[in-house]
Amino acid sequence: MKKSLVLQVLPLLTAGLLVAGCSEDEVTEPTATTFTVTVENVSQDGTLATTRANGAVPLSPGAYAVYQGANPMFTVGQASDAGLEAIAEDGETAMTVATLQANSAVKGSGAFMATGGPILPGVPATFTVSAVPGDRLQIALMFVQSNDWFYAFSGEGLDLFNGSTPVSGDVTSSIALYDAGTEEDTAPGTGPDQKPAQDPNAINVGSADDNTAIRPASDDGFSIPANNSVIRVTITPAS
Ligand SMILES: [Ca+2]
Ligand SMILES: [Ca+2]
Ligand SMILES: [Ca+2]
Repeated sequence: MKKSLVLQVLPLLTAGLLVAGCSEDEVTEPTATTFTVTVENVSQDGTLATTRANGAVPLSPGAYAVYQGANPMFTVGQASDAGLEAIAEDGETAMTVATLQANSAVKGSGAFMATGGPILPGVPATFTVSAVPGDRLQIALMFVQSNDWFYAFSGEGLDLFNGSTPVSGDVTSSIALYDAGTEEDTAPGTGPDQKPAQDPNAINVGSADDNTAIRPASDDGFSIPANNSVIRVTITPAS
């Protein structure tokens, strides 16, 4: 009835190896969490006092990045690069996405858009990112009824974890509306140089901004709708 010594010891050895393997993986490589990010346009007819788009605020396709440390897309108080200018003036993401994909400090990046391109009321955009604690998310997309305004997360971007707990739910309160400092402003929905009034194929049209610093969009005599009257961003971690 006695088992051989080998049969008695083998299960213990195997269990020990598995335990050792697991704990080593946990130390060196935290398990990534997949997040689904949903960007919705919640503007309505009459959100702006203009007849263009019936006063709704179309949102352009956007660029996103996952990274640690400083925001890789822009620095408030400094000038925009050409990629951010193209997003803020014309909703064109390709240059920024190429820059992000060449940046070894960026762990994930890409473009997001609704079916058909622009993010319009009732037509959300979704994308997924993979992240570990310490990672941040940044996005940039155009407030289309403007000369050079874009929505992004404020500060250095959105922390995707509180400690080790994935962020979940509506994160719109972390969104800011910025002026890219690349084109002189007219009130939302007015003037000849905003995207809806330009030739659809025209890019980089409009006088240079007097102030070239990226800064919060200013209500310089303008009425600017509250962020949560135009955009809603929701984050859902996979369980
Ligand atoms: Ca401007
Ligand atoms: Ca323009
Ligand atoms: Ca320009």
